[in-house]
Amino acid sequence: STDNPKPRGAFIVFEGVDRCGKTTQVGLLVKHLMTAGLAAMAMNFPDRTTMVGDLINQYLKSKQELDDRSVHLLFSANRWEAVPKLEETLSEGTTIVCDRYAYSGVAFSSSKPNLATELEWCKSCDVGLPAPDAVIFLDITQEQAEKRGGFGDERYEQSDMQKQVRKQFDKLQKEDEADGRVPWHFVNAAQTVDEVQHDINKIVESTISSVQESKKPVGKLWK
Ligand code: 2DT
Repeated sequence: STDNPKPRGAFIVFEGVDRCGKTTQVGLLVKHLMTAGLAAMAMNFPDRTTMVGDLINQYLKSKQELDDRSVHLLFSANRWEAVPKLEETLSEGTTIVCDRYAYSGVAFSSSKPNLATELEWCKSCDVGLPAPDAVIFLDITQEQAEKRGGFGDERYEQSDMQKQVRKQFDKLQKEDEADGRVPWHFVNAAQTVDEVQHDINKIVESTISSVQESKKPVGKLWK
């Protein structure tokens, strides 16, 4: 009936540094939710399958040089172009589990010397995007992450950059905490895959029930 529309899906974002296990855990979580009979879908940013994503891919593979601000705006555009699909999916009652989002956008760009003092500028183009219902930060030290195997050869896959990125993530978490709308959950990603998955499942199950109970619409990021 119209009094009881289907509850919307939850929007769950995973963030963390390279080799923290994000991609593995996103896959496991989607499987877990579907096994439990809940509609769920994985998304990831950058989405390299679009025209904008192809430019980003060329940049990350160092086939193309781009100005720091230009590429920052491309990463943001790559999120904005996904908004219709994202909103439609949530409204159909499907939970979205997303591998990186605007937090990666700001953390990586503001780790570059040119943009080190431009945190607000970096955030500005993502203001108003759909806000996550929860951010799951897979927490691991740089030393632990690097023990998992060497970096690949894409841009940004270097120790110093990753350490700075981690600091920027911490800043963004503190700002969200002060604002009080988007909760961050730190999960110890140095545990076994099963232990990490167990912690994540608990967080996500409680996020989904609170989204369903509160009947709150999707929020707007940093607005
Ligand atoms: P993957 O390794 O997850 O494909 O990411 N990045 C990502 C940015 O610099 N800005 C963004 O907005 C996003 C979403 C993080 C590829 C690299 O792109 C970085 C690592």
